[in-house]
This record gives sequence, C-alpha cells and structure tokens, in this order.
Amino acid sequence: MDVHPRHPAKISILLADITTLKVDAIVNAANNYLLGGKGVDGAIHSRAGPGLLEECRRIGGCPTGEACITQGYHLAARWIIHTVGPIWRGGNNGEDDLLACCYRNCFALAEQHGIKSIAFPAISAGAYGFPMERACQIALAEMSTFLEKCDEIEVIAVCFSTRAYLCYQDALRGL
Ligand code: AR6
Repeated sequence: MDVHPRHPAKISILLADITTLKVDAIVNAANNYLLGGKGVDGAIHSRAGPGLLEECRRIGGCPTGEACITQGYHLAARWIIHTVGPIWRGGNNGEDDLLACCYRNCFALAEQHGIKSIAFPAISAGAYGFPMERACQIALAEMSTFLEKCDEIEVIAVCFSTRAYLCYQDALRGL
C-alpha cells in the first residue's frame, strides 16, 4: 500500500476486490440506468444482493458525472456511492471534466453522510475505455484536492490489476 506524502494515512493505493473492503463507503462505476452491469458494477450488485437493485430502481437513473447513494446491503461497507463515468470518445468530448466531476460528486455525498472512509475503483477505466494512466492522474488529483480542504476522510484508490496499481503509483509520484 502506498501513502500520499502530503496526506499521510489519508490516501492509499490498494490492490484488492473493492467488494471485500470494510470501509464506510465503496464507489460503484455504474451506468446511467443504475440497473447493474459487468465489471465492478456486476461484482457489487452480486455481493450486495437484490435489495440494492430494488433501491437503484427506485432512484431511477443517474446522469454521467453525477452520483447517488444507497445502502450497502450484504457488503461490509455501509454505503455504496454510485457514479457514472464518461465513455471514452477520444478525449475531446469533455471526458476529463466529467471524470473529475464523478470524484467531486462522490466526495460531496461522502461529506453529507458523515462518511469517514471511502474506496474508489478506477472509474471509466474498464468497459468505458478511459486510458488508465489518464484516469489515475485525474483520480489522484481530485482526491488530493479534496483532502486539502477536508482531511478527515480516509481515501483508498482500489486497483484490480497490477497494471492499474503501477499506473496509480506513477500518478502519485507525478502529483
Ligand atoms: N474491485 C475493484 N476494481 C474492479 C473490480 C472489483 N471487484 N472489478 C473491476 N474493477 P468497469 P467502467 C476495475 O468496467 O469502465 C459496467 O458494465 C476494472 O478493472 O467496472 O466505468 C457498468 O454497468 C477497471 O479498472 O467500469 C457500466 O456499463 C475499473 O474497475 C460500465 O461497466 C472500472 O471498470 C462502466 O464502465
């Protein structure tokens, strides 16, 4: 696990399955329909159980770049914050800003709900095709900016592959 030098013990990079983490909230890389899918979304729905799908149905959807919150159901995490990352379309269609908005909106919900530890997957960097290096840079920049104004939340960047882990480490050094 690597710790951000400017925020000791507050931001860390972890190679793990996000659904196993005992944190206050995990973030889901969802789609606009909030009805489950593949990747981390599928893993979260399958581990959380059917109550999650019911609550997501009631919410009714989420625009790209925004976020909403549900209970964690059978997860160890109390909350799930669902956000919808942009689909990569070459990089000149507002993708960077939309991805940054995902992180900011997740942090806003975390603050509103008194969440003290939050774990993020690499939003958009799987099925949505965002280049991993760029996604990691945006993620860590937003995490770092948030922690500059609110350092009471522990932030975990979760990697699902060694490649993602190395990308996060590089991005951390480049901050
Ligand atoms: N724990 C942590 N990270 C994971 C896990 C896991 N269990 N599983 C996958 N990842 P993706 P997106 C990583 O495709 O690109 C879904 O179908 C994965 O290796 O899950 O935002 C939704 O319904 C990658 O680095 O999300 C949407 O339709 C990262 O999580 C669409 O995919 C994100 O990959 C969203 O695509």
